[in-house]
Amino acid sequence: MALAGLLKQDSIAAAIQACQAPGTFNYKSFFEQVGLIGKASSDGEKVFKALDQDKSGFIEKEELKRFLQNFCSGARELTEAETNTLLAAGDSDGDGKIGMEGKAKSAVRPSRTGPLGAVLL
Ligand SMILES: [Ca+2]
Repeated sequence: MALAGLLKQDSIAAAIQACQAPGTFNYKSFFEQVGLIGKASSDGEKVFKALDQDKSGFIEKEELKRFLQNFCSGARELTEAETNTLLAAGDSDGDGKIGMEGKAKSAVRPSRTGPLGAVLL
C-alpha cells in the first residue's frame, strides 16, 4: 500500500468501510475521510504517482478501477459507473485518462479544478 505512510490508517479504514457496497463510492467524501482534502500539493503528487501504477504519467481507466486498492489492498474494485465518474472528475482535457498536466492549470486557475484535480493535480 503505497499510500499507507501518507495517510492515517484508521481514516483509510473508515473511508474504505463507508464505500464497501458497490455503487456507494463518492470521491468527494472519500477524499475528505482519508484526509486528502487540504493536503499540500506535494502529497497530491505522491498520490498521483501511487495511482499511476505503470508510471505512464497518466492514470488510465484500468488504474482508476483499482483506486481503492491503493489505499487498502483488500478493498474492492470500483464499478464501471464509479470508475467513469471518477475519471470524468479528474480528466480535465477529455482524453480519457488523468494526467499530471492538470497540475499547472490548477495552480493558475484553482477555481476551475474539481475536487479530484485539487487533490491529485
Ligand atoms: Ca498509468
